[in-house]
Amino acid sequence: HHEAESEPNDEDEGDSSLAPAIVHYEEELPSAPQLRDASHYVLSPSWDFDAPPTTREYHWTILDGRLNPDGIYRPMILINNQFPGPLVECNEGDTIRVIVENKATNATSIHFHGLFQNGTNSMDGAVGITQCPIAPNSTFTYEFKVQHQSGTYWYHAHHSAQASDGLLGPVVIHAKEERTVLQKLDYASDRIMMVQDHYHNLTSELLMDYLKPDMGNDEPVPDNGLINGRGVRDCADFPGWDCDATNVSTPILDLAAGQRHRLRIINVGAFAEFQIQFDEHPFYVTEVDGTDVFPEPFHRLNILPAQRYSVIVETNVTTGDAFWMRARMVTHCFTTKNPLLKPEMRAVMRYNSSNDTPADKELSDPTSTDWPDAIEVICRDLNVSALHPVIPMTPPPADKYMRFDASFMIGDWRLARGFFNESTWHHNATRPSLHRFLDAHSNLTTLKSPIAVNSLAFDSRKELVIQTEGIRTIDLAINNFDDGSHPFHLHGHKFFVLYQARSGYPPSETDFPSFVKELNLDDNPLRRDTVTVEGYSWAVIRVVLDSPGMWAFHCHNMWHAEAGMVMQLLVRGDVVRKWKVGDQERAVCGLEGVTTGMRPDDSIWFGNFGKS
Ligand SMILES: [Cu+2]
Repeated sequence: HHEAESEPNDEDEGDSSLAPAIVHYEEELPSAPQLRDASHYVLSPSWDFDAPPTTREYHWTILDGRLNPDGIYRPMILINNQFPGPLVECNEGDTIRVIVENKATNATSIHFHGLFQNGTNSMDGAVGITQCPIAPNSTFTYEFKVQHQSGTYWYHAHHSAQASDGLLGPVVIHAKEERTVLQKLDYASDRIMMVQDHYHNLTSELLMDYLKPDMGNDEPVPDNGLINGRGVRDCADFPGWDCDATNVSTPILDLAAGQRHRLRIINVGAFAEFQIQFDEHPFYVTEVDGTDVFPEPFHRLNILPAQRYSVIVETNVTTGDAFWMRARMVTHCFTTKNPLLKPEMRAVMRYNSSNDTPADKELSDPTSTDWPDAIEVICRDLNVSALHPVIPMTPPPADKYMRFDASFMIGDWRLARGFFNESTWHHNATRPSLHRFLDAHSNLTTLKSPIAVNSLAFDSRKELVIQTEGIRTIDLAINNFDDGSHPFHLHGHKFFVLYQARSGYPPSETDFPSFVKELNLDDNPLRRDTVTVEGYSWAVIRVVLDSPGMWAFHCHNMWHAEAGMVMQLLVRGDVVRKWKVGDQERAVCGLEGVTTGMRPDDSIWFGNFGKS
């Protein structure tokens, strides 16, 4: 079926003209792995914001392949034999259907980051939590309705650290009022800009090294950075590596002169924070993780893994017609040095006027100048305290204040693992926690308190699960006892960012309400789905837990999550207890090869008394 049209085509199914429209997105699989054409990430100006609710169906074939995003060949896992993955674009109210056919060696899964999945928890794609991995030579269909949210999101494998092997791509949800109400500055063009750290080895190899004894949470340090899946390296720097840099060159951002342009920046990387700038161009931040905000000017954008920001850049600088866009990794947060790393990636931002075309122009290196501001040396979140949502919301009072300490500790067999309090996540890939909850006797799933840790159905040392009954609002105070920054992500919800500190410890439950009042923290605070807690610091988020299901709350630093910095929220137990495991979801768990592609089990290092 992959010989179908490579362009989307409309097709009515069924006889009734009232049947919802289905749009099939099919693309031909290239015969060899290749980089996806950069034009796929430029949004069409003719998008129909007023289209009736539509089912958008995507066919994705997962394949192993060797590819050279920055010149150096490495094994990757690819969607439709291309990297990065295809854009998923829809209107609020549409249904997304993604048919994932796994033709790779290892099992996998796909998570749609930031999607509420209200009522479709089993489509959340989190292995060990909502589903079993999709075994090789099997197919799994994700289907869910997109409601009550719009903006910039992304999808990625949620099995081990496979996302960084190539299984990722952007999601854009359009709102009817996107350009009239939600975005306060108009813009002439709209595009995706994914940035990421890049490694020349498979994540399975990197994890084997990172998780072994005596590593003390020394994260793998990237070899390079990529913009929309492309980077540029000199093959001479990598003797002995299979390298061909003829298909890669400095990315070019062609923008019409004298206009405003929207760039949807997504950090799709595993570990590195980026600082992004457009030489000589201040820009406005207008969206954060799917929340439209009143425009605020910045010189540089700090973005950690899984976060998204839309920025508006105005092409009105008269000192030239080409400028560097710089994306710098904040290398101070790396525990070890990689001598081969080039921490600054560049793209050329080129002005186009109506009487020339890009092809007419010779490309010479811009001579634009950097900002005089000191570059970042701390892995801090963008200061979002000045950013306020266009659709205002006052957070409801919290029913409960819960504090969790995030840390790395060295445990048995000298293994460094990530913890929430005393819990470090060890999942069961073939019996995900949602399935165990649904299969358990109600004695184990009904708690005396409406907000409590469920230690009846789950061993809290391995799976810390907070369970709520009814719609509850909680304050989550996260205290970071580690020197690294953690971009924490909650599945299925957006939360209010009440406070992000730079040091110290959070107020007590008793003191917190007056702290909120004194600093006016509940005055239309930012709502997002991924917030950073800096090293030796803390933050408090408030979340209305209204989307029923089992949801991961975890550090989105891929290495930290694999080291166990994951907890779960079982939201609206009263609703979830009425569910049953679906046929498709049950069947996936019993397929041959379902356990392939998992991170190494700790037991492989047990009995290792010597130095590794
Ligand atoms: Cu972390």
